[in-house]
This record gives sequence, C-alpha cells and structure tokens, in this order.
Amino acid sequence: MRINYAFLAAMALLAGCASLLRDEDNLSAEDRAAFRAFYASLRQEVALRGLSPDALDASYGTESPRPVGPVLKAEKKQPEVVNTFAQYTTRVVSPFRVEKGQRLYTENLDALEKVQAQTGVSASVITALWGVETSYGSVQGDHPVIPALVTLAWKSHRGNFFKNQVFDALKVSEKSGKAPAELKGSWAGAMGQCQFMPSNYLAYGRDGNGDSKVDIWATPEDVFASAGTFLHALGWQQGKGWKFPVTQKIRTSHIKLNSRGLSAPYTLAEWKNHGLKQLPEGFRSTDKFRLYRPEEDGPTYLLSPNFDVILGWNNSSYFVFAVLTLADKLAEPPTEPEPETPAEGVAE
Ligand SMILES: [Ca+2]
Repeated sequence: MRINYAFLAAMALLAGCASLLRDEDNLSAEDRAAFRAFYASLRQEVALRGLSPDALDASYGTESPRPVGPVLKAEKKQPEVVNTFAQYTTRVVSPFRVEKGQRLYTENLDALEKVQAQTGVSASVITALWGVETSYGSVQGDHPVIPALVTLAWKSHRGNFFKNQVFDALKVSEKSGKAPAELKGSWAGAMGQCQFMPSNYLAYGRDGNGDSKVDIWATPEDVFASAGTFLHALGWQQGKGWKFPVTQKIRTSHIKLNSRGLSAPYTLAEWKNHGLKQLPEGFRSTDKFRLYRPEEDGPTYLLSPNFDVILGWNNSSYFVFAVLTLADKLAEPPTEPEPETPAEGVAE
C-alpha cells in the first residue's frame, strides 16, 4: 500500500501533536548535533530492517525530527515523587475508580467473560488493569509515541531497548493502519487503553471483536483480549488467590525485604522450613511466594505466583497490590441497596 506521508503529516499537524515536540530549548548545540547524528544512523538502521525511514520522519508531522522536551524532562525526573503505600493505594483504589469499574465490568461482561474463558485470566483482573492503566480507557496519554521512543533511544540508559521499540512501533503503524504520527501514548511509549509497549502489541495484541484488526485504542474487546493474552503468557494461574495474611510471628531477620517491604520469591516448601505453619491451600509446594510487609506496623502477607504475573506487567509492588485489590472489589457481588424504611406513623 502506498502511503501519502505528506498528507499524514499535515493531518498530524492539525491534530496538534507537533506542539509537544518544540520544548527543546535547553539543549546545547552539541546535544542537537549529537541528536542529528543519532537520528541519521537510526534512519539507516530502520531501512536495513526493511522498515520505512519516511514513516519514521512522518511520525514528526511537519516538524523536523528533534528530541521531545517533555520526554527528556520526565526521564530525568525518574523515579517519580514516591507516595507511601497507603497514599498510593488510596489514590489508585479510589471510590470513583471502584464505582466506574463496577459499572463498566457489568456493561462489558460478555466480552470480558469470553476472554476469561479463552485465557483463564479473571475478568475482574483485566478490568482492574484497564482501570489503573488508563482509567478505563479515558486517559491514554497524548505524547507522540515514535518521537518519544526515539528520544529515549537516544538519551535513556536503556537506549537499546527503546531503539527496538522504535522499530516495533513502525511495525505497529503498518499493522494497525494507524499513521506514524497518530500513535499516541505515555512519555515512555506505552499505547492504548492497556498501555502496551509496541513490542507487546506485536506479541500479544489480539482481535477481540472479530473485525481482523487489533485496535487497543478504541475497541474495548480488543483491549481485553490483548491484556488477557499477555497475562496468560506471563503465567496467570486461573482461579487462584493472590494474598494470604500471615498471622503468626515468623523470624524474618534472615529474609531480606526490599525498601518497599517485598521479599524475594521462595517455594512453599522453603517457607515451611522458615517456620511458617499456615500455608495457602491449593498450591504446589514448588509454587513461589513472596513475603510482603508494605507498612512497618501493618499486616504481613504471602503473595502467590499471580502477584508476580502482574509484576511482569509492571514491576512495582504498589501497582500490583493496588490492581489486585481493585480486582477483588470488582469481583465482589454488588451490595443490595438498603431496603427503604417505611415511614412511621403514616396512616391510610
Ligand atoms: Ca478488532
């Protein structure tokens, strides 16, 4: 298919994406020259891989290729301002998100249950991830994905990872039929309602509504099918719990907890050797669990392998705990409305 990149560039400009590209005033002349050299060699690599350098250029709309200022700023600011566990969980599992999730869970039940049957991943977990990643599709990020990835390929310490994501993003553009400049997402290049990196789109993107297209931006059925496929590939175990309170006192002096209170994974057999008496039921003795005490004076938990599955999606224990807590709330049967108390003393 011939693609009119000039036309696409004009459309992109109309869409206003170029305004995100201009914030590069703080770059030194050396940096600008270094970026130009990097970009020229990137174009060559793109061509060597059988992809289109013109498509790469087209991702900048009518602008000339340049580093994306907000991406540079965001990359420098990492890690973000850190909330405490309680602050994070309260913010993410907010009454608003629970309520909206319950409504959308019900509205999309057929599509969600279809994915649950196909992948073994709970409908509530898929809904919760959808809710935490993009507030159920409503906040997907408006950074131009390819220029953002190019910027990270140039400046990030994980440059090679992001360079490969640039190549994959060009493939996503070809496969999805979305113009290069139309690909929008987070500053780190995550796209669509489930915030997939381009490589995840290629590996796990699925068509859920049968139109032969994988549209993770605007088709919830495709979002659910893709998220379910990814979680299944990460090893989700169907119907297994994730959080088991540890009520007995156990010696933890020899178990190292990281700064967020999470231990390395150990098999249930090893936990038994550590003196743990009450072990979660329905698991194999070789299943690996982590100990978690996110707050110094708060409860301690054993976390099942499904916790690690969500860690594979986003390697933050706070994120995973919040997602699975939200999923539990969405899976709860809706509470019966309080029966109206008949007004007293009303005589017919
Ligand atoms: Ca589709």
